Amino acid sequence: AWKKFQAHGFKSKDEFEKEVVRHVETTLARSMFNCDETAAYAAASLAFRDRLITQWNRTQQRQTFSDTKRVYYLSLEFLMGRALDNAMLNVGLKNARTSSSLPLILKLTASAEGLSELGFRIEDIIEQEHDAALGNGGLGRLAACFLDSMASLNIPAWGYGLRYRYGIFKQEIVDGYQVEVPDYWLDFNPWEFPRHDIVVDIQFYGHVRKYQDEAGKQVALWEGGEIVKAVAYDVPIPGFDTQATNNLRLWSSKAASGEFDFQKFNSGDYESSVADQQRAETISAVLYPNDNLDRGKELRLKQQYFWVAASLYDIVRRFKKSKRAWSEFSDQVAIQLNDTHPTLAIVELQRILLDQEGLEWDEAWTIVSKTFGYTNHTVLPEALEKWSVPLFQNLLPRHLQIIYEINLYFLQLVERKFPKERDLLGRVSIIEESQPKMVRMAYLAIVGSHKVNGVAELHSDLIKTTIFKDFVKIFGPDKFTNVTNGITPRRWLHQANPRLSELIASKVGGLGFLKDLTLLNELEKYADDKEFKKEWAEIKYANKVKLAKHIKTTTGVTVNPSALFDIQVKRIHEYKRQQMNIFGVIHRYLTIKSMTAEERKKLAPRVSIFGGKAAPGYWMAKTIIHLINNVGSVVNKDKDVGDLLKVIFLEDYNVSKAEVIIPASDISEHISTAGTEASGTSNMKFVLNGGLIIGTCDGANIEITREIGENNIFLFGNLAEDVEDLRHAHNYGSHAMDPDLGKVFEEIKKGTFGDAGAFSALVGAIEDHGDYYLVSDDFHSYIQTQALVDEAYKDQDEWTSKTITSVARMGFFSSDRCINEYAESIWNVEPLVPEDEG
Ligand code: 26Y
Repeated sequence: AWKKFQAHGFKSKDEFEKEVVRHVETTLARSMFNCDETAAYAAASLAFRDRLITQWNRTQQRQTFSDTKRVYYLSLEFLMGRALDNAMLNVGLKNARTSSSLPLILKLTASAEGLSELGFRIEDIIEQEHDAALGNGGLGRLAACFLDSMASLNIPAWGYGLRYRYGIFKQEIVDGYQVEVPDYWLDFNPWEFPRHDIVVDIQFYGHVRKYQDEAGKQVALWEGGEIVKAVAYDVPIPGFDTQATNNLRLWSSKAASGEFDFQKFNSGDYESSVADQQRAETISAVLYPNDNLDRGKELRLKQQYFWVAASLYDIVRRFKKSKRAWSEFSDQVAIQLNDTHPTLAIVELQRILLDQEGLEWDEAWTIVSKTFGYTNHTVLPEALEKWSVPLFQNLLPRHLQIIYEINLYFLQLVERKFPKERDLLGRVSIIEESQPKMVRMAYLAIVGSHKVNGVAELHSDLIKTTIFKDFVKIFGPDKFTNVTNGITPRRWLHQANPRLSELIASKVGGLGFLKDLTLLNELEKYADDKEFKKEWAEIKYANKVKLAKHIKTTTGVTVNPSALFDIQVKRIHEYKRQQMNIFGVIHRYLTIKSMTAEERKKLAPRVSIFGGKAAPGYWMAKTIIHLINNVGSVVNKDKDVGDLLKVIFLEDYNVSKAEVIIPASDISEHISTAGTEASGTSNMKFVLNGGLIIGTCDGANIEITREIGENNIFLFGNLAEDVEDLRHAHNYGSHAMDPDLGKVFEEIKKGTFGDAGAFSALVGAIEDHGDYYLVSDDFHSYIQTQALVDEAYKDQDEWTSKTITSVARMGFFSSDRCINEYAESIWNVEPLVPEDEG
């Protein structure tokens, strides 16, 4: 199977080498003599890119000829990370190498030229690549895992997104504070193909003119306003162990009149012609850095419409080439909405069918509502998108009319079904009767889709019983379903942790588990195998040494790789409760300080590692980062504490850093207030890499527990079903602080960790303002459970067995399983297997 698999890659090292040299000498116009690592990266990537595009063309041709249904995954975020390593694995050169430490072929070339000193290590070449960071966090990375799985499963699928000039900002820590630096990543990007011939005109503003045509039919015309051009850039997505290569199409904005408006230019208005151009380019300039927080900015709505309109134009054009009847549209096209961000696609398709294709309302609406599926990723009220009606009216007047009409028919249906329930209409109306009125995007998404899904069991249950309860009553329970998230084992096991992947492969009959992750089951019988456990533990240790080196070079702090590595890396958010973690660290510090030398000897040394970005406008999150860093500077230089405790904040957490951090964890923290984290996906990555987790009964933690067994996870804290009552009690009863947490607060107020005033809002939110995230309620349980972790870690042998058993039981969490569920229960699409691979 691996032979066949390599057929679409490079047949030999020589062939690859030739291509690399050719790119160095011609595309890059350099000589092999001064080929540095940057040039080597560039040339190697270009060589792979050439292969990918050949595969891409074949795949697209095959899909077009076979006329099968395609999936379109609409997401404002694709957090892809690096591409070279992935291309090498999926296109098939990497497996031709016998060992991951083999020097790249380039070294041979170089020595042939008499430069035997110049050698490239594959790891160094890979590290030259800038992450493609077109996303904030979980939702964007999920989209990237889905692309990998859809290609690997031969599902005809395209991703559609925006080609931001600036991805998520780069985070620097200066004096303990987060500083944001722009992420300009497009200087050299070999992985995209500009399609200057695929350009779509996108209209904004203007007005609607209604009139009757000759046949007496009411027609609406959207006129005037301004036009911006959308230019397509294609990123090939190679499948693993298949020749299938799907497409990610990213749109970039450009002024309609080309470089700039020559008329204005010639009439002497140079400045304003340049300003027009810049205004157009602003649309795709920057990714909004908010995660789970809606700010209702006009430019963001512009981004959404720009991307949705370009994508739908493309999808409709492709469908029309097939010459089928409109009634067959949803047999050919499935569109998945990654959260509400692309909800305008529902309105845009209705507009196209109505105003451009001349269909009747009902006929059009039937097609629309059979085409879309909507995935919800949050129950947090502040993350639910709403757009002000006046803003909409100005920017997209025709769309607002259509939304009102959709709402009218919907409310009529509700009224017919529930004639006595007057309150219901106001509750479910797509238009919120506030000042100003608001369009509720989630409601629009539900009304316009045939399926709505949550991303983990608890989350899917919660949306049915809380935020979307009325809609379950109206549409019936079958419209709402669960598809538990997953992760791609190619990147998150094989690439991030090659030694572990190879060890596993040696026991489960090769690398087949990367295609069927349930094969990991076979590992369970090695959970007590002495020899196997030794190798397993050695790999974990080596991964920790690697992270310790990274910590040393980036922070200057020396950490002991034998200590327990306790890691929490994710976006900084009050609901994810990094504040509880750092309060726990302070509690540990105070405990150590009060211990005798004898007592200290029994303690397991710990390194508490944090990482994650705060949204630039989220003060509380920034304060949490500040506190973590200040605690670190006090603890890390306290000689009295030494190795027993170190506190590290890792700067600029991103996908490529995650690939180093995750394999090095002993325990990771997934400690959101129960009911707030829809799923979480890093929890899956950590366990798959042989780490245990401490967590709340929230999101996918619950299903992870079910799979791996409750003896292999450290759960604590209040349950989702009790959260509401607890909050109520805080606000209307007396809210007594947990005594241990009280001591932590005293220490902060004393100024032990710098100016107490800097942290008063953080402490006050818990002490005085209702403790919305239940930090005090869960603190005791958290501290006690951390003590259990300490105890368990002392028995290294048992700990290792637990991690092996857990990995063996993680098969369910592959994004391949997840995509198969979407394909069957939502999209109704079949794989299209390349002929010679059947
Ligand atoms: C409205 C807007 C500015 C906005 C932007 C980004 C709203 C939400 C987001 C991002 C949300 C997000 O990343 N959600 C996460 O999705 C993951 C994948 O399903 C889940 O695992 C995770 O629990 C959830 O927080």
